[in-house]
Amino acid sequence: MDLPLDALESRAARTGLMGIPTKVLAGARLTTADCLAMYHSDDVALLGILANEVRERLHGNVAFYNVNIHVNYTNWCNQFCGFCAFQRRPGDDGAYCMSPEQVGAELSNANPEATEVHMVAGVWPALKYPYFLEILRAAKAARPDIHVKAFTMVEIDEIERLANKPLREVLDDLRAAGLDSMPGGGAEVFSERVRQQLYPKKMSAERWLELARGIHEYGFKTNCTMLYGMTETLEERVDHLNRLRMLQDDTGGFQTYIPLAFHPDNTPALAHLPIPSPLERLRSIAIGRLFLDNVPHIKAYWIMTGLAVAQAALSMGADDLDGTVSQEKVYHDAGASTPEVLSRADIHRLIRQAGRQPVERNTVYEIINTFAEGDPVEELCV
Ligand code: V47
Repeated sequence: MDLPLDALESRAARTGLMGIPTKVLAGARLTTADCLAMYHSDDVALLGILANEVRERLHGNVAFYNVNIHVNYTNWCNQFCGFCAFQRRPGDDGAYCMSPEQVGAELSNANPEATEVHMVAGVWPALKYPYFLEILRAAKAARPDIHVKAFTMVEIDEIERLANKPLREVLDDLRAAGLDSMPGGGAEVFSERVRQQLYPKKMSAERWLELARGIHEYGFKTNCTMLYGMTETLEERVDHLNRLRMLQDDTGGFQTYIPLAFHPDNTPALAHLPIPSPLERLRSIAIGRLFLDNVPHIKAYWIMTGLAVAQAALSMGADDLDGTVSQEKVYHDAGASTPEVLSRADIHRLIRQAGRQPVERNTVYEIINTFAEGDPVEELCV
């Protein structure tokens, strides 16, 4: 669709977004000042229109999803982050750590159509280096064809420490044991001020970025995230996105950006905070699409956005809904009221109602199935 630039710019002039429509329609890069203006503006609808333009330029009418499962292999954690409701110490109520056999069994019993397992957890030093190789081997033994997307930078940092050898050798071992790619978690927000307040034991922003760089240079794809809605300022959000964009300029290793809205329930330090509003969740998706011009995909992770926001996000910058998921624990422990699993039919319905075409992808965005309207496969899927 040809958007009327004059009308967009005169609206932008009234809502603090002057010059941004011109840059977006010309495919020019937005500055950090533009990004801050987008966070300050009340005109989320205009951000959505512009983000949709970029999203359709890149991906047309397609909305991606995959069929995946989650395995949170342990909730033991020694990081004690103030925002996390998932963490436990061994012996606490609800604390658990899965053996490699249990990880294998979880995969054997999981949806046979799943093409990806998303495997992340807390970190606890009693878990020695071989454990991490064994859970990867167990996953692959149970499901040889499944793509194993596992370990945030926080876990990789711990695994490297336990292995006590250079990152490249650790990555060699993990790859040989079955690791295929890595998710985007653990970055939280790259502000030293917020880190000191809420997650002082967790690695610094510099370390997260250094590890992501090394992992991309080694050849693994990863995703990237920002956890927002805690105590960070808007300037700190802009700085976070800018650091991701700079790294991506160098490595090209991020596949998708996932803004993660903070869920406060049961968290040690922030249970009093409100969940970011639906409008803020849509703003975060739109800004991600507009500012991260070098990241191919923007994911509306329905578990955390909620289903209605995920649907709307497909017309405000997002091109991906993540997957069918099952057994998600990190957000549900923090009060997420979304279902723990969606069927393929549920996802197709969400996408169709949003006026988009469902396309099943694998983890690295190769197309597995394209569904035409009324396709018998679609009618049959449950
Ligand atoms: O690292 C933890 C965040 C992340 C809370 O790469 C919280 O495809 C909100 O990274 N409220 C884990 N957020 C989830 C994650 C992820 C999810 C889906 C897909 C992908 C991907 C990655 O969740 C953590 C942390 O940043 N988190 N607690 C909370 N209370």
